[in-house]
Parts: sequence; C-alpha cells; structure tokens
Amino acid sequence: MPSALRRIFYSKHTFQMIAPISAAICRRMMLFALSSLFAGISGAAEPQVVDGMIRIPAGIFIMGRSDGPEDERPQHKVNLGEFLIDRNQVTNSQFARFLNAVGPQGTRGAKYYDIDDNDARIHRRESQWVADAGHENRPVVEASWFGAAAYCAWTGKRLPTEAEWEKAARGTDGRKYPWGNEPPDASRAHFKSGWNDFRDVGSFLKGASPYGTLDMAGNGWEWVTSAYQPYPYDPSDGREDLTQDRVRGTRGGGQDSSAEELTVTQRGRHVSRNPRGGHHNIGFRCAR
Ligand SMILES: [Ca+2]
Ligand SMILES: [Ca+2]
Repeated sequence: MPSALRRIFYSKHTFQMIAPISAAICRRMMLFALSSLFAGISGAAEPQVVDGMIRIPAGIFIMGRSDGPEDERPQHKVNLGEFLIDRNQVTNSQFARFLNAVGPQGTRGAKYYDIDDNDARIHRRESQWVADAGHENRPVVEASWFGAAAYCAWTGKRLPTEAEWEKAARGTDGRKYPWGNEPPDASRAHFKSGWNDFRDVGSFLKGASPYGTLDMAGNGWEWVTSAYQPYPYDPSDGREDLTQDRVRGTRGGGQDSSAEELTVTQRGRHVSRNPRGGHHNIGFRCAR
C-alpha cells in the first residue's frame, strides 16, 4: 500500500475506532455540564445523607437578626462544634414504633403523647400504636417536649439546641429563609394551611437549607432543647439545663403559620409551648 494511501487508511481506521469513544466522552461532558447547571439553578448539590442525618461542620454562624422582633435581637455570632441533624422531621409511623416500645406515659409525670387529642394521628388498634392511613409519613405532632426528647434518646440521638437548629436551617451567611432571601411560596414550604393539614416530610426540595435539611420552614414547628430565654444565645447560662421544667423553644414555623413566621430566626413566641403537652402544630427532628 502506498504510504499516502496507508495514512488515509490508518487515519480513517483510527477515526472509526476513536469516534464512538469521543462521542461517549462528549455525551458525558454534556451531561456533566447540564447537571452542574441544574445544580446551580436548584441552589444546592445533593447532600450526603447517612442514616437519615446530615453533617453540619464546626464553626461560627450568624444567629438572630437585628431588624426583627425583640426576642430575635441582637444578631450575634455563635461558634458550634460539628454535629449531625436529621434531614427530615420525625413522622407519625416512626413515632408509633416508639410508642409501641416505650408507651405514651413518660417519667416525671410528663406524658409523651396526647393520645386523646383530636389532632393526634396515631391511634391504638388491636393493641398496637399505628399511624392513621395517609398520615404515615406526615410530621408527628402532639408529642410533648418530653416525648420528643425521649424519642430522640430512644434512637440514640437528642433534640438539637436552638443554635444547632438555626445553623442547620440557614448556614453561615445570615440568610432569612433556608433557601435564601426570597419570600416563601408553595413550592418551597408548606404554610398558611389548615389546622391539621400537613404534607409528607421531605416534599419540598426547593426549600432545602444550604446543608440540605428539609421542612425547616413550615410543615410543623419543631421542638429544640433550649429554654426560651433572651439572646445572645449562651449554652452555659442555664437554658440547656434539661432537668428544669421550662418553656422550651420551637422553631421554623407551622403548617398554619403566616409567611412572616417562616424565617429561620423566628422563635415561636406566639406558639403555645407548654413542654408537658402535645400541640397541634409542633413536631421535631433529632440531632447527634
Ligand atoms: Ca418544620
Ligand atoms: Ca394537645
């Protein structure tokens, strides 16, 4: 074969071999570019979730706000160690398992769950506690603060502190809502709804926090360990003494909240928060 012809043959042959490979590489690069673009648009990459929990790195974050209600002032910096927090609120079916194992009556005279409340969505059927049909994956409410703390302990976890909750909800840039500063809408949070009208946990991916935790705005307030005390937040001033019978914090806004109550700084000052009772709009998630 003449050398010029051989060159053409080999180059054509080589092209035939390389063409499918380069097409595949091109396809992958296109897919990568598109997925990066999509991640950029949706605001966050897929978070790493292990055992239903998300790792929140150690470090300083901005807590409270200086332009809000009295109990959210002043804005201040809080340094926290690393912790894990549940991506989602605890559901009725999860809490039903706890009731079957531990029962609804707590120690120290506090009940864990308001079994007789009309808003309870877990009922006893054939000697088992069972979530009502259709409500299995909805946030549990009517669990008292004592019940929420006992549930977390039963799973080897604990309730988050008020500072941990707020950092998990807003990250470190001092934003107003989990997703940023744009006002809430129905694609990001479940709010302005009826008395016992919830959505399945984790339904609002567009409302994710910078770390990927979900429903930090709306779909049920959430108990935290901290007693309701003025800022600045100081864990050594008695607010984290869990042996005291105190009004405890609730964060994040309920299914029946107005948009104003959905900020990551909102401390639930208008919410009925007797820690010994269950409430129609207060649920919880756990930390570790
Ligand atoms: Ca919530
Ligand atoms: Ca109740």
